[in-house]
Amino acid sequence: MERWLALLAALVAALIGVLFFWLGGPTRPSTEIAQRVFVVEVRDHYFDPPGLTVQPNDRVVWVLKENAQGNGHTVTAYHPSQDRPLRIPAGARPWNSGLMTQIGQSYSYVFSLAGVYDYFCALHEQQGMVGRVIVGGPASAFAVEQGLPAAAQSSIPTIEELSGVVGEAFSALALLQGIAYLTEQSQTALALRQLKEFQSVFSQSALAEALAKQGVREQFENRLSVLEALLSRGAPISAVAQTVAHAKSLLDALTRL
Ligand SMILES: [Cu+2]
Repeated sequence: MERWLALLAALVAALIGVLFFWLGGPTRPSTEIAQRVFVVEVRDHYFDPPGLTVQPNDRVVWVLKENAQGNGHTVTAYHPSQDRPLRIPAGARPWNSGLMTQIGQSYSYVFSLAGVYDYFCALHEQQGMVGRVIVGGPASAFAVEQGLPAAAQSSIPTIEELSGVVGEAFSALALLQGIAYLTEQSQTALALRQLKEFQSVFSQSALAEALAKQGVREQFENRLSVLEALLSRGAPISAVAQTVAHAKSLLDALTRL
């Protein structure tokens, strides 16, 4: 009898241990907390923004926003495993969302290695539905002659564009979309931190200067402040989304290539 009790006690102890490990799992890594979330909208037939710059460990989420023809879209890395030339860093994990057909459906990828990542929609590559993510600092482009469809090659933002104000505006756009997305996912604290971090670097940025030249810097900063207030008091997603949309529209003049 005592043996059974001892066995039972050991079993319960083991179960509790597993439970603690399991519960402790998701909150564990401190690096994950530093991660920002950028959202690229998947539309008919382009990615918005078509290019952006992030830091290692940042997450990019592609969200399906349009699917008028019903055939869907994919987000697929240029990689030999997809019968395409290698256009992501050697050693980086390739990705393929598979067919996305439901509006609101999303696919996410965490970029860990520095470098240039090009991707395409398997259905509309020929129509130039391609995108580029630069991870880390200055990068060098791929050779132009790599057998991409002409429309695809000409739609990918150049390294120069992404390293300049256009790229900053693209990244800001994706970051703002990320804030709306995080709010939607009830991750308001993360959204707020992402916003504050952006605000702290914005004032010194070339983007701020460019917006000043357009005469909309103050308006843009006001939107960021409103957004901060909304997130701080846990305002509904509709109010957050509206403010994000307004801030995004102020970037329009810079993001039209
Ligand atoms: Cu597509």
